Amino acid sequence: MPSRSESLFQEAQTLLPGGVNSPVRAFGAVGGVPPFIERGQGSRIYDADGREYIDYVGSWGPLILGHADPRVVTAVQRAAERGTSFGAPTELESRLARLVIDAVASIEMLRFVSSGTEACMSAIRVARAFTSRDKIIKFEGCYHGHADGLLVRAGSGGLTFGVPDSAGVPSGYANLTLVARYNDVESVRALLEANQDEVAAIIVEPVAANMGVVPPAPEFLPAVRRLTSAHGALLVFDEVITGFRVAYGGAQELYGVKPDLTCLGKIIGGGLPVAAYGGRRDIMETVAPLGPAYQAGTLSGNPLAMSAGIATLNALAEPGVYDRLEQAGARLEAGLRRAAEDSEQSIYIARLGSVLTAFFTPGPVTDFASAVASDKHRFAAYFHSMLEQGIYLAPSQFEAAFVSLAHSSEDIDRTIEAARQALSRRNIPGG
Ligand code: KE4
Repeated sequence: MPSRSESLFQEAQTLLPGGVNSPVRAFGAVGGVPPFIERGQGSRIYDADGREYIDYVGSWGPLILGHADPRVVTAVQRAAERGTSFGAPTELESRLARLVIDAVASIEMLRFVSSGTEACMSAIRVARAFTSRDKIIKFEGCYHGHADGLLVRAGSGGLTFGVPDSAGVPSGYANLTLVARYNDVESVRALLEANQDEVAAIIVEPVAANMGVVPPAPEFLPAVRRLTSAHGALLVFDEVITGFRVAYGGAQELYGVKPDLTCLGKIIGGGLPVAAYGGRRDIMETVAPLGPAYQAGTLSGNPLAMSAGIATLNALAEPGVYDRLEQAGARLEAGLRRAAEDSEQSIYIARLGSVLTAFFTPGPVTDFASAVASDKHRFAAYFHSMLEQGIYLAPSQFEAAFVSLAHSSEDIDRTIEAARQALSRRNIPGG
């Protein structure tokens, strides 16, 4: 008798490509049938067959408060009772903009959009308009959404499926995207010098998380900042994951490096579709209707999404929040490390606050090449054992696990016990 998720997956595959609305959800990298989720509450999600999981995907980052947080649910309910969308200015947009601008020092003005892809695509367009230059530099293994010019040697789904580039991206677009190596300053310098006065911007995840978590080497971000300034290129921080995740002011607060533009998403929508790009006022004044760089969106600044974002950021502004996230992340990391050592599995764990990846490789993992050296088969065996034990991880070695404020110490200790089983030689013989 097929499970309910199996039946639902069967039907979905007749309606949606791969049965999903985003490729990584199809479990292509780990095999098996993805559980169809019916509801979430706190650190838990529940599937169509009534199974309960401790969730470390958190909708890929937005749910830092946990599922169905009452502050968010109430805010969205109240907004919905007043109407779901107007396509006209509302005070809510200024309220959320003010919270973001007060939190992120480099942002003087911003524009809300509905996805991280839109935010990064728009930031690149504005950088090109502001500098009147065409080329951009990105890093191998970093993912900035699926806009044509950015889907080049991307991370996340592009990496998970071993399709570093995508079909349908004209070479004319891809040729304007130069690719450097993460944590390799010389590769950046070489590209800038070989393309003098042609590079509009460098876009980077200040903490890479789409090849798994790869923190920046100490000198990396300051050096890229100096190089972009010296070459008249803009520095764009893609903080769609790290924004309000690694610190209230994002990775730029943590590392003390000020970009010219920042892309945000995920957490600022509290689980509803919100993203943003913003930065120096002189640059953002290039954006229509003020300036010549066009960008628009029917549901940009949607009142329900704004309300969810305001409730979320207000909760994150409470004292002690990031200490709690750090303590929870550290507890999980220490437990996984002990479990790996006890089972003599070679695993390299990278963590920053409440976001971490366990790479199935001795490591260290410092860039794309060392990340893809991970053993995907051992990861898949680990993933399925954890899933069977009620622990829901990202279905790819090249993604991150997210701990939320709703994860209790008991949740984390249970996760570590499950990992002890999942990492045992019975489950993963070689390693
Ligand atoms: P969206 O268009 O998916 O909202 O955001 C694109 C994006 C931009 N920048 C960074 C650093 C991102 O991580 C993302 C999206 N992240 C992936 C997971 N690594 C979303 C999950 C998915 O594609 O289903």
